[in-house]
Amino acid sequence: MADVEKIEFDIKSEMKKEHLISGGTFACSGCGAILGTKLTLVALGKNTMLINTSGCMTLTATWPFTPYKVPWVHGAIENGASVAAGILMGLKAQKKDKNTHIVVYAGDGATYDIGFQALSGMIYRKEKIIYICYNNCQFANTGHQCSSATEKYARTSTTPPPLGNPLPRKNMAKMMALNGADYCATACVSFPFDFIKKLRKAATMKGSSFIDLLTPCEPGWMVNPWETLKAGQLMVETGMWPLYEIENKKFSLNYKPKMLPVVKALQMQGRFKHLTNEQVTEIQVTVVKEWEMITKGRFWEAEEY
Ligand SMILES: Cc1ncc(C[n+]2csc(CCOP(=O)(O)OP(=O)(O)O)c2C)c(N)n1
Repeated sequence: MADVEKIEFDIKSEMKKEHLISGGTFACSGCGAILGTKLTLVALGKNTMLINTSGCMTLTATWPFTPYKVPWVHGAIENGASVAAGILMGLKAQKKDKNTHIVVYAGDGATYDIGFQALSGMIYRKEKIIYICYNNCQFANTGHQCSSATEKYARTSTTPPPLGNPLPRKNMAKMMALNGADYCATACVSFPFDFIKKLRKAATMKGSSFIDLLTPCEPGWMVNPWETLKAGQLMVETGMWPLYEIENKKFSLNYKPKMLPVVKALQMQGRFKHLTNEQVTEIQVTVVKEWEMITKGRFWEAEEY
């Protein structure tokens, strides 16, 4: 197991802390992404500046209202990483950068697709910024379109049944590690302590960190609002979303899933309801192959489904 496990976490003292986001935002019930924001603020505390790119999370703070008790900026969808770099430069000029966590919290559309260039530049320059992709596997806010984080065969409004998305997803954590990030990790809101520990580890890095956080989306995944965390849990326990970290290109696994059949995760999500038995089998075979690679120390060669 990776050394992220060594980071102590005392739930009782965490619960006593002030919440840095108030309840009653415009997020949907059961939204994984808003829970991810809450956990981020639990992990990093009040000396945090949040940059959200256009998407579901920017609707949570609509002028003159804000649920955040930390400074918050709405960046454009394509430039969250550049806005963060500008803030870091300003703080450096004022010699205030040492105690402040600058966090980009951006959707997968903003990260994998439209803001890819700004993110790649930020990591290339080794800016001390934590970039979290809240990954609901689609451009949710504009009507659930396909992104390059969407899984193969998933239904979105631009990849309707019978086929669904014809392409496998990108692996951004792997790509950003090769791009030069000090620390990259995958996480899921259904495993909150793992995510909090990873954020605290990211905060100790000299350069850039990238965390790909799986955040189930009630309307987009077509699950009941009370079942979003279960949906995330099954994505992990079936092996469809491995939890790992890459520190200076060194890969380590953080959680050994139960390896339940992938159909358990697929059947509870409406976006996979149209899948044929052959498509389910293809996903299962790819997931098994990916895990074979991971467990044989050949993570870098594994294919995505
Ligand atoms: C350059 C640009 N293209 C398109 C849009 C329209 N737009 C606003 S929010 C959004 C969806 C963003 O998707 P994602 O980053 O995945 O976040 P989510 O909606 O899932 O929270 C899009 C396409 C935009 N604001 N700017």
